[in-house]
Amino acid sequence: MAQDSEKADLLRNEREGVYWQPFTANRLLRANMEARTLVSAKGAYYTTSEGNKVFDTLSGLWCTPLGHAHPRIVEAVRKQAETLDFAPCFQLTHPGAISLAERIADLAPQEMNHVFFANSGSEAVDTALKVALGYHRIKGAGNRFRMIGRERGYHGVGFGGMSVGGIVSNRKMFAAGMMPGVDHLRHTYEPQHMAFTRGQPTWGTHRAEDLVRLVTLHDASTIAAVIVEPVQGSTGVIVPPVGYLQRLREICTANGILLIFDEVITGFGRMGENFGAQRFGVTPDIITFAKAVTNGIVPMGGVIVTDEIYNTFMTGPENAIEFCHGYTYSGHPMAAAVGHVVLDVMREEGLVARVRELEPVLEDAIHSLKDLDVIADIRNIGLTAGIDFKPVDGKPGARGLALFEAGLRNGLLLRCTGDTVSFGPPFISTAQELRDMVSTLRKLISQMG
Ligand code: PXG
Ligand code: PLP
Repeated sequence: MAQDSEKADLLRNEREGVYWQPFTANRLLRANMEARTLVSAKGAYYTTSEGNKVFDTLSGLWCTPLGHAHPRIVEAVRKQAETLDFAPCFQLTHPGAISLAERIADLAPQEMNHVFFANSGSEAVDTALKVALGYHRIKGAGNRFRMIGRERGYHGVGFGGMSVGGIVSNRKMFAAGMMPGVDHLRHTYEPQHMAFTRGQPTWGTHRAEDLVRLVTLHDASTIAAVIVEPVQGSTGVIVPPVGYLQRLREICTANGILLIFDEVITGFGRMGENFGAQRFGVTPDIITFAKAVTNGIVPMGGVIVTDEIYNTFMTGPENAIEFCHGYTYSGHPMAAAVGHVVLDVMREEGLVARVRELEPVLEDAIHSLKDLDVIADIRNIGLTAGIDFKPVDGKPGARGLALFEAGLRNGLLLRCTGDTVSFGPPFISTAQELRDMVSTLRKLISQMG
């Protein structure tokens, strides 16, 4: 009976598209519902409604490094729901959020000791931009209102994140809603100088000097913050050139500009360190995080700030709200409980060290595809990699789509955007699973011709 009504719902959706899906070609999806419907997940695998078991090559959407249905997470969710399922965090608090903030601060660079919770990367980014504006205003520099983002950057879909973001397709439809005073650094990706680089490219450090140009153009006294992803994830794993992030840090410091690292993807172990900040040896003023903090099981995001920033806000009358910002679900007890288990499991199972062990395995495996004619570039760092395919003449994106569809029927859930495929496998993957992932991919590419 239940199954009958489920089937009727699916048929209705196929006809009418009642569920309007995010970042999706909805009509194409509705025409391929069976293959594209995920019905269960366990460990590093999903099962589709056609019964295919597929390896989760992007850890969901970069968010489930511990894999699915982890028994300890399942138990933590159940227990928390029984104990304290929701608690307002406006003018009240609860132990789970406090202790999770402390644990996150302990993982972050030394002088970053204060955590503000949100529920997604987009909310984290908008929070970070507001922290930057508020910080300067309290300091008497309210004229510092400009934000500097970067071409090809992805900072979520809020009006702030969209404005500092640099992915054209996410911007053009909403151009009328852009925040004022935003400018962009050039991106650092120039394949003619860096194609098939393993790890960080040596070309491109000088692109950080774009910031000097923007400071000269706008004057430092008008600039609040620079926001960059240490590794650009969404646009296909663009790895920072050696010394590039260091140079951004120097320029920001010299000009009183806050540096925000958007670590929604790079945070919580993906780079083989707690944060990209540590991997690249650069301490920003603000870190945004989301995704892996709860293994994607209950949404959570947030912002980590320095003592200097927090202490600046903690001035004024003691009975006044210092930062008029926050979400109903900030510090949600369910998310906090899951966050604790995730950090427990990461520590006990040594998963960040495991990323360091798996990095060369993924690197060797993925670069072994270099001989394939259809491939234009392969890049990697931490437990991430990106492959660009040469587009089919006149049909950009066709190759990516064909590969995605072939993957679903042949054991791989692939994340294809245009003709780029991104990889961010679960930390619990075995070396063999990573090699198998790449050999399946080789087979699919050869079959595609
Ligand atoms: N900042 C960064 C650096 C991100 O990668 C966001 C902010 C926004 O997070 P939310 O939770 O609001 O989606 C992201 C999200 C992909 C992919 O395929 C990447 C993201 C989301 C979905 C897919 O690379 N990044
Ligand atoms: N819209 C309305 C009408 C609301 O009452 C609220 C919160 O109270 C919001 C939006 C914001 O929701 P959230 O706090 O979940 O971001």
